[in-house]
Amino acid sequence: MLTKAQIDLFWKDGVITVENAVTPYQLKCLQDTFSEWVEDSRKHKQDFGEVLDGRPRFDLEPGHSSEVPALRRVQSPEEISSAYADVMRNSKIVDFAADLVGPSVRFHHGKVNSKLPGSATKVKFHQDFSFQPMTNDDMITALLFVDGVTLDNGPLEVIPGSHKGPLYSHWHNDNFTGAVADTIVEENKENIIKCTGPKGSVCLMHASLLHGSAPNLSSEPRTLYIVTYYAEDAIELSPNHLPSTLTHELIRGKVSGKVRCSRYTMLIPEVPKGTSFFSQQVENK
Ligand SMILES: O=C(O)CCC(=O)C(=O)O
Repeated sequence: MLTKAQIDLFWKDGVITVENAVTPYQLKCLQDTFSEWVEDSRKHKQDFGEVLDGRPRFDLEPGHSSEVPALRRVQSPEEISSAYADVMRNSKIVDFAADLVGPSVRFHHGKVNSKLPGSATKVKFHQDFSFQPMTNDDMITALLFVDGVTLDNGPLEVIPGSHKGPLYSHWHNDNFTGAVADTIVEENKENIIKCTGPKGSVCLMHASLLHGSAPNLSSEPRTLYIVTYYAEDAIELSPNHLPSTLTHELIRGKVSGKVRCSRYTMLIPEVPKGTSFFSQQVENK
């Protein structure tokens, strides 16, 4: 369970990192499963597999090859791996999400984001909530460090306090780019902090927090398992950008039969046409 100090810090900054969020056994199962997926990716030249809405499950960075694999994203890993489903349902991460936006929480979506050594994968600054409007914004993105995260292997970069608003436009020149304008990042660059920690740590982030990350410049992989939970009494207001057979599952607590609304205004997002938001961020500059 989180302490009051951790909960207060989360609501002040919009982010906290907590160590030992999964057991050593859970962590090893996640690592082994991901290594198998990387090995499998060596056989492929383009994105492969399929998720609920027909898009590919496995997303390869341009430049991927069998010699230097650059598997950058596995969508909805909980659908195909009992190790990932177990962590999503039965780890301390669920307790933390319940402490922050519960007591009752539902699963929204999950993904693995990877930056393998030699790959150029980077994430432009964005706010997750701008991809997924809900009736209320009690939504947590939990980023579990499957590998240790250092200053050199492309750590998550966040702008503390930015979850309090505004919700910035992710539309530029009539394209949903999945990123905020460069000027927003420039204006806030003095405040950016990098979230590092040993493997097994989890970074708990409010879904409205501005964040991004740079390429991995080290020889060590940087794999994150990212799960989004939301308050049980929120309802989606636009199509899910990563629909899963498990979306809406009640992970903790009970059904209230209520819908709760918070006050905000934002532009309606667009579901990616390509495999994931990586293609939106690259193609729609
Ligand atoms: O992989 C990362 O560094 C950030 C991931 C992220 O922001 C996302 O997938 O929405």
